Amino acid sequence: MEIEIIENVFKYNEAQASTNREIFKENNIVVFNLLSSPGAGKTSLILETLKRLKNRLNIGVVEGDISSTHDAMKIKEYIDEVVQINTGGTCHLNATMVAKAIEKLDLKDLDVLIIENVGNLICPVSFDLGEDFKVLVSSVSEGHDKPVKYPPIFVRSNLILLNKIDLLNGSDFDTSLFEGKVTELNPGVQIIKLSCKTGVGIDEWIKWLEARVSGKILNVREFSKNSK
Ligand SMILES: Nc1nc2c(ncn2[C@@H]2O[C@H](COP(=O)(O)OP(=O)(O)OP(=O)(O)O)[C@@H](O)[C@H]2O)c(=O)[nH]1
Ligand SMILES: [Mg+2]
Ligand SMILES: [Zn+2]
Repeated sequence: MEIEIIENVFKYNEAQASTNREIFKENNIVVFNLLSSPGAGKTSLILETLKRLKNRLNIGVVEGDISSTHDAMKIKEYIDEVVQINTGGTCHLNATMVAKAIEKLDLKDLDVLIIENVGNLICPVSFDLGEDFKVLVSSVSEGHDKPVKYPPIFVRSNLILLNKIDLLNGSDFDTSLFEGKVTELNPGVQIIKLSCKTGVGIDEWIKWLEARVSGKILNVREFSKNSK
């Protein structure tokens, strides 16, 4: 009985995620779902991204938290198109929450949507939101054993960022153990080491993001050209 209920929850979510995906496609928006444990640096990364890209791309942000508008207020200093979702205690975002949030955004004007998921390394990865890419932010202060202890999120992310590398000095974080395990779980996945504090590695992340954006928008353009 319990298994049946859980299966229904996932089926319902999949259906809503497909609808979200259609909406994003119609509006030509590339969507990134940012995942991490609490405090790994998702909001800091969004702020660094906005500083560099807000004049080149139209970016919207959906902020997911169990409560507060703390993170959304920081984002608002850079862009208007930001919506806060308060999950009321739920430890992940689901596709229905995102569907409601994007009703408040002017989608036709956006190129990119960044969704900051609830800080949690476990269930957010099981809920498709209709995104194009899942980006995992891991950080030095969490320790190098996170891929060993929480494998599914490392397996299913399209990019792994290792944030807070400014803290490597004097820490026992073993970068090669971390990278080795990530590569074993998700062969070929790119790992970018960066610091939102010093700015090291941020340009590489921006390059990765921009390549995904032009890749999708070009594909959509090619698609509509061929279908005429
Ligand atoms: N030393 C260091 N601190 C960082 C770095 N990036 C973020 N921080 C700090 O880490 C703390 C948490 O960063 P946030 O960006 O709020 O993390 P988050 O993932 O959005 O956190 P939640 O939304 O609570 O899940 C803040 O005090 C940041 O200033 C970094 O590269 N180096
Ligand atoms: Mg945050
Ligand atoms: Zn959850």
